[in-house]
Amino acid sequence: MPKRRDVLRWSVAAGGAGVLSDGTAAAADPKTMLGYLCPPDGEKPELATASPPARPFVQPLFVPPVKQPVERLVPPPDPRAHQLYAKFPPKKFYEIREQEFTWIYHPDPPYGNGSGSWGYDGSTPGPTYHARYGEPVLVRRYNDLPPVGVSRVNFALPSTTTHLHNGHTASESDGQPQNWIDSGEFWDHHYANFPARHDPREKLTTLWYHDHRMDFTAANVYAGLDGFYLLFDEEDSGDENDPDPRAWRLPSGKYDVPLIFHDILFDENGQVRWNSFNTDGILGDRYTVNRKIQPYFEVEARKYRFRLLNGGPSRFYRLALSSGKPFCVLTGDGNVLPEPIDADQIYLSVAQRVDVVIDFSAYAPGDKLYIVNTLEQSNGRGPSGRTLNPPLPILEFRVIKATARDPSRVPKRLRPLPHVDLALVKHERVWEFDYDGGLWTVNGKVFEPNRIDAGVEQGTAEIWTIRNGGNSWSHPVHCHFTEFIVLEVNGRKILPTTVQDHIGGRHVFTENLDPTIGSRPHVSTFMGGQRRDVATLLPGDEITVYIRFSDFLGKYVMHCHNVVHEDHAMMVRWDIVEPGKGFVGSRSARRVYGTPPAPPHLEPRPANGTQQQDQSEDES
Ligand SMILES: [Cu+2]
Repeated sequence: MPKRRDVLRWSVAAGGAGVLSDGTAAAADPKTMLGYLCPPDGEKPELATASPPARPFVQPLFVPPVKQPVERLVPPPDPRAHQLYAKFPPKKFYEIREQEFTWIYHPDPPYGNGSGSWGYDGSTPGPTYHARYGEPVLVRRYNDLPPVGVSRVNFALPSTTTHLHNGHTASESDGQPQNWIDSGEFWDHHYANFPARHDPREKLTTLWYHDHRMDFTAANVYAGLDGFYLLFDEEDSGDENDPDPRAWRLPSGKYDVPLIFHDILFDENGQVRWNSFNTDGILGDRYTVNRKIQPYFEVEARKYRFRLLNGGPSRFYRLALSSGKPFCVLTGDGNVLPEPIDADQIYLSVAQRVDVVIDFSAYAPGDKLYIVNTLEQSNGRGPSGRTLNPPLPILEFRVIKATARDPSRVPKRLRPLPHVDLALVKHERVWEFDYDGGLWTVNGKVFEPNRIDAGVEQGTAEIWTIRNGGNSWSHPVHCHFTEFIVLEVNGRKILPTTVQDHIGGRHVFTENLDPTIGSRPHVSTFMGGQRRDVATLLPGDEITVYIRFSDFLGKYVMHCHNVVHEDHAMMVRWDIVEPGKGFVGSRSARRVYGTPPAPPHLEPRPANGTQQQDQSEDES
């Protein structure tokens, strides 16, 4: 069992961009780092042994509980630690605990004894937050994980930071990769829950929270550290009986179900298995939904809203219904579409979310149908381009009689997209995601937490071109803090009404789509609307996006969300700086902020005033 110091040192070797235990950044020469990436003698680059068999559809779906607030936090949060705290004082307080526990992925042996797992408040996925616009919250997150050497999860690091993907969140609450806490510490996250610039068109719906520890995101999320954070407002009110005329009355309550997809490998004892030496990406051979292997879910013969999320680590999905009927798609990456569309299939790269409505009212009690995956992928590089034949069923729906009349609706119009104002554009930048000398790079460099690769000015907009430099790899690129408004895909102009489709291995674009014609627009494979927070770069792709930076200052990141690529170390730091202080090219944090930057894990924490004093020590 490696001690923590050893684990950190190892991460420097493998990632090339880690921080040595004395806090100095590792200089990474891609060529010399190559040797560290090769598996040790005798070890295959891919884990060739299959997980133990598990009968499909013998256990019910796990639906995570809704997170409940507490009266107060002791000690109280420190207002000085947060931007805009006085403007957005928290109306609700939450305590959440990162813990180790036994999780039963499947009832059959050898799974039935449970696997050592991490999660929040005793479950994975952790509890689902129900948040509302106009209702700021303060989440106090405790790291109660056992120290290295004690933990049953021996591949992840009990050093954590939780990112709220893709909240409009101040840097110090965003869960930055370098803002980690260790066992026994806590961190306060202030989620102000207001749309960017108070523009209602900037609102988001389905977010998720997940670990983002520098160099260990993939392993820590794989171990179980993720969950949902749902945002409601007066339109998407979370009440299908809402009398407010503005309310959309989408299926709500127990008919609004978040579904997170993870593919996982298990050892012969039914324990979750990881391969630290695979830097292409980890694929599991057991498909889980909300961390249960191929569960079933009883549905009443009525409409349901499902929030589909690809939780990674590396697999891409193309989801379809076994009935052959289309999904009714409401959102792409938490961005509500201008109008619902029908899609035969949904393409989900890692971290992407799509909310759908499925109407079971035409089915009789006893009927069964399935969500299936139709996309073949045989290694971490990305989908093969071939179709899985037969498709792989992941979730079984068992239809039962409806208990009451279904009051829910799907409105014809949803939410207009934010306006693109090119007059605000201050800089244009190019980010090339590639593979250099055995490392995953952005513009030829690996991540370095004290190097700022873009200084963007608060109050401005920028145009970023995100390019896949390779022809055989796929990279789902995610930028924190701000949504992409896609301007072009491979030179093809994208409008608010454009929906990206994917047919026969090619990007196809469906133009809208006249809502007056009565029937919903229809696409073959939904890859996203104009606004998203993950730009899926298939081999050779180039996507140009418009992004705006407002309300907050500080450090953020953009990275590949194949989290194995992210950890090795396909990520850039960019900072929102004061107006007039922006810059192009890379600068050290020391140069930008004037003071010598502390090692990231020791730099003054925004929640300093609320740190527990009895920090447990696991460095020995
Ligand atoms: Cu990637």
